[in-house]
Amino acid sequence: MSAPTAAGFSERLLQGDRGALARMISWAENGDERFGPALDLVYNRVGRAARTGFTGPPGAGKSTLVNEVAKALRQDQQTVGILAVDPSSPFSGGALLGDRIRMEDRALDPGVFIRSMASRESRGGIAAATVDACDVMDAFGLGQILIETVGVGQAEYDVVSAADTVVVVLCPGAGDGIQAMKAGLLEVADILVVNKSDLSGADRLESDLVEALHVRFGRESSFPVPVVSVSAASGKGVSELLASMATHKAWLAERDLPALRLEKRLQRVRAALDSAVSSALWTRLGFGARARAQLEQGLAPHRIAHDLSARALASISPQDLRTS
Ligand SMILES: Nc1nc2c(ncn2[C@@H]2O[C@H](COP(=O)(O)OP(=O)(O)OP(=O)(O)O)[C@@H](O)[C@H]2O)c(=O)[nH]1
Ligand SMILES: [Mg+2]
Repeated sequence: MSAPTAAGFSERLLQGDRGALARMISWAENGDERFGPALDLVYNRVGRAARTGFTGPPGAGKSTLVNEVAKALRQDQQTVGILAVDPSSPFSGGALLGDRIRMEDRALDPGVFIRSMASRESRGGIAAATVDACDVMDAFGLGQILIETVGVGQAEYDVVSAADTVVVVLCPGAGDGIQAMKAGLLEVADILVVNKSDLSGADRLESDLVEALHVRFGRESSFPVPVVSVSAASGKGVSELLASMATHKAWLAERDLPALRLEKRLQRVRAALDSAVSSALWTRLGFGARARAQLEQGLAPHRIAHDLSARALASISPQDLRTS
């Protein structure tokens, strides 16, 4: 049997073939060279889905909440794609397996597609692979895309930046408000969720967050970030969260969603360019080997990087680049 082609898979994707959807996401994840051409063929179908990122400390209840949100969206006849991203883990570890089990009641529903991603090895990093996977789900025709990632570091922020709306999920105890502020989670939030509202300390966390938001975000131009109290385990407050998600979406639509998305796409081009240029220099042009030799001679890393980049740039003629 011949190897599956980009065109064949794009065609199947547009026909609603879930196998093709899964395969194209794997291509994105593994940096397969067929991914780019396959996405090109369906890219005019990208841009219709609403993308919502869920982030927050480990164990805050993100998966439970995403499952409840997906359930509510399904009741509203919307189709849902779920991406559980774990950038910190090189393999699909126990947590993701747990996610799959927790999300199991959604997994049998044909209106839901669930996928976990854990590879760090993808071209351009996990954030680029996540956006690519969202694009594939979008082209496939899923109306709502929910992305879950643990909010602990830069890679995770990059992942949530794939979304139009970012929901930060906190809970009383381990992931309290102060820690969230330290981790910079409030800055990325369009919506704050206090999950586990059934536990003591939830009211306090909620009022702390309202106060913190008031202090930090006095600007009139920014979205008034709501604090939504939820108990994902029982589904309480989920409809309020959906209403806030819809409000944020409407707010974006009133602003300039295409311009915001363009800005994000521009960043993707830049990230892809960074990665393509640096890997070409590193391997094809031998900069990696040269850097190794210079390190062995005792030169400092920043000095080597500075010299090598100066050398690479000196060899480029601006005239050549400016011609269209
Ligand atoms: N009491 C209570 N427990 C909850 C609630 N929501 C989730 N949990 C519990 O919190 C634990 C963690 O839930 P998960 O949904 O796995 O949390 P997570 O944020 O996805 O965790 P990681 O993906 O591992 O970071 C589980 O034992 C859930 O049953 C809630 O509303 N109330
Ligand atoms: Mg989870």
